[in-house]
Amino acid sequence: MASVHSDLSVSAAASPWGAVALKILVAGGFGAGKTTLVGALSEIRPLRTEEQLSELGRPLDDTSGVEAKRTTTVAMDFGRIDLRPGLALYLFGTPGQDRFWFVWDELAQGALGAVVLADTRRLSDCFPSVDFFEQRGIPFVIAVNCFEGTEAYAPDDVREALDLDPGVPVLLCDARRREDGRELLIQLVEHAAARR
Ligand SMILES: Nc1nc2c(ncn2[C@@H]2O[C@H](COP(=O)(O)OP(=O)(O)OP(=O)(O)O)[C@@H](O)[C@H]2O)c(=O)[nH]1
Ligand SMILES: [Mg+2]
Repeated sequence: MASVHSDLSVSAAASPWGAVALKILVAGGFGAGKTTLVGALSEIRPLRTEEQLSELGRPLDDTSGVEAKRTTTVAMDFGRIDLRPGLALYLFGTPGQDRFWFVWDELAQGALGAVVLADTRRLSDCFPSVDFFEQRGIPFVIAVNCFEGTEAYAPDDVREALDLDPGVPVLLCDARRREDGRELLIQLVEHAAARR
């Protein structure tokens, strides 16, 4: 991945001591697996901002399809991967619920690209993420998080349902698996490099 870095330097935040950080967002609808993916990929203990879902929030928090969910991200997730000395990936997981939209613009500043997680039980929940990145010209890949017991869909079906541009990669994944996450990041960096 390091070889692609020279093409992507515009998105890199260089520190005064020469270290470079590439910023990648992990987005998608409520409960799609964003916190899980950042945690699976991060080489440091990820920063999380989880709060309990409560009875009071029930009218706002649509847990249909993810009834077992007990907590939700209220600000962001943060993880880090060191690619080599002086070059790191910073991963920022977005909050999934509409009422935290105000955080997104801040998180998206200077991002190289985004992984948009999709849950096929609630596919329309990732429309706002897709719109967000399309409108800002930020490259993204779609990662269909394959929860057990859900119907399997081919990537092309998901592409059609989301009305994506032909070049946008669509991959199937298990957000808990680091290997899957790495493949997503590689596809994202290659996609971002191709778009430049
Ligand atoms: N079976 C299965 N469960 C998963 C997978 N990914 C996430 N989960 C579970 O799904 C639930 C939701 O995952 P989170 O990672 O919290 O989802 P999120 O997108 O960060 O949720 P919000 O921040 O509330 O929007 C958790 O209980 C995870 O353990 C997966 O690939 N397979
Ligand atoms: Mg979360």
